[in-house]
Amino acid sequence: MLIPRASNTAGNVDAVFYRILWIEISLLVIVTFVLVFFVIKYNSSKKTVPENISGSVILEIIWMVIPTLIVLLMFYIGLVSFDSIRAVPKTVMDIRVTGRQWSWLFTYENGRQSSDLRVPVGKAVKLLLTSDDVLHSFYIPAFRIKEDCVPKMETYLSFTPNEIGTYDIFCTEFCGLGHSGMVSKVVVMNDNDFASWYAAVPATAKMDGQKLLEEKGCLGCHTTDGSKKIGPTFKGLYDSQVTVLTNGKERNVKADEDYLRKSIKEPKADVVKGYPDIMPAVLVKPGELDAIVEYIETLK
Ligand SMILES: [Cu+2]
Repeated sequence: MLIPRASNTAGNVDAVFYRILWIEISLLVIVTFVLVFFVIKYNSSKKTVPENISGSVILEIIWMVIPTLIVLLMFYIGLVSFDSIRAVPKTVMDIRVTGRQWSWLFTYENGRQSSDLRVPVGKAVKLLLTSDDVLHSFYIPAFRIKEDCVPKMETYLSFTPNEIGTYDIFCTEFCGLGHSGMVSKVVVMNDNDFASWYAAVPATAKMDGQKLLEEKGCLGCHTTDGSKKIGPTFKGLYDSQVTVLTNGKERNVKADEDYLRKSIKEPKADVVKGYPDIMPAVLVKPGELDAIVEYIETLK
């Protein structure tokens, strides 16, 4: 088995998949067998003259009824499993999931936010999904769950993780240039580890620029270590000379504090040469903007 079954829904989904796969393999074997049988039986070298059949009510009923029953059986297998996956247990922890170009944001009941999803093992979780911009799709292969994130709409997923570990989260709806980088992790922790992580940072803690960059999704496109992503890196950016396109005209500017502030609030004003003009305006409160700019200035 390539991908672990790390949630209560995983076994269920796999069972449906394998039942339908076996039905299909059986059909393939039967059809192939009959095909080969007739190829041999009516081989031209045998000079058999086949009978001309003009119709058979019994045959027609058989080949309509049997496939219909098979399809209904597959539908039933899927429906029963789907019902159990969509049923949400009574006591659940709600976590809000926001997809945006190109990162995930998880908001917990106590106001804590993170860019990776953290859940306690064995506890039912309900994810409330939405999107800030375009269609995204939230997918955890190890849990066998997937649901679209739609702007101005709330969808949900529920699951109970049953194995401690770290698993991949992907976006499976093509959502623009940075789609392939829209990845995160779900960390399944034991009860105590989760409780201490959950309570660690009070919502009123001093704003940390690095954390804000992560939460606002900036690090989906920009790095802090000098490597190139969809957007320019923040490392060494402060006080450097940057070639930008302003209304299509090339000009050189110094990346001072004003430049950083303006580029966050109005990303379309000056677009760094060599990079696509795709950055969305970032919603930041004044205090948050200060913290982000202060942090970028330290990345020498
Ligand atoms: Cu996406």
